[in-house]
Amino acid sequence: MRFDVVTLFPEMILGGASYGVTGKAIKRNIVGLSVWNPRDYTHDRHRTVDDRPYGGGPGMVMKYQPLVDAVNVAKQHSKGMKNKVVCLSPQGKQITQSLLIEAVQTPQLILVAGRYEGIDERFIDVTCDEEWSLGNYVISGGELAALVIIDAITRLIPGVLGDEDSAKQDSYMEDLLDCPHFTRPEQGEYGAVPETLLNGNHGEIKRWRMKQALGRTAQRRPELLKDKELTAEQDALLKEFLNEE
Ligand code: 4GX
Repeated sequence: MRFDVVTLFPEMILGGASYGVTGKAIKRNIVGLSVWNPRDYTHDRHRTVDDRPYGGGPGMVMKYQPLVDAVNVAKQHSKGMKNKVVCLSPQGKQITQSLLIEAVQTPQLILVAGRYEGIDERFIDVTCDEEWSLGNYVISGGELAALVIIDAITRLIPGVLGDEDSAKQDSYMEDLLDCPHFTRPEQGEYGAVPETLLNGNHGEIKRWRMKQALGRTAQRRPELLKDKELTAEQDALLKEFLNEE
């Protein structure tokens, strides 16, 4: 899979993606990452990428021509792969894990990171296939949203995460909040580690973790349990958890 990001701040994308899981996936050529600066596709002496909004008002709007040219150059580097052009903005569909699981099937994802008040709507209508949002809050540009998406999708590519991390994706824990984690010391001024995690009984540890995941989900994010079918064992563990509170 390859990511192409259209951005006025390409170093922000390359820098942000160069650490940890994404950095390693890029280095191992499991994912490709290229950046395209719309300023490189301007033709005037000031390399103008923005202009004042029709109708007046504060701020500037990104012109569509440099963005269209940058997206087209990104597409030329795809060797005929299927692609999707996604614009990041608060007007978009809110990203979820299931949206990202779908997106990992797209060989080339072209992410358009806007700045200023926004982008000429004709670019979004004509050139973009989808509009995605991180959530209902405003950030200063689409670059951080693009990095979030690149990170979350890269983790889903087979072979990117090690075996320990894949264990997290154990299907029986799906759609639940994570259980608590502990490491050394066993006892200290911050309290003690739950007894169950110390006794080496792996069946009991697995049940304890499931019970914690269910209990925390019920308490903190009850809406996640609304349409989830619990097994008889999960139902019993959740009742146990809630009775102990
Ligand atoms: N999730 N922003 C983009 C400029 C903009 C506005 C409209 C295109 C169309 C955001 C978010 C976000 C602020 C990034 C406005 N570009 N992006 N920017 N929330 O708040 O993705």
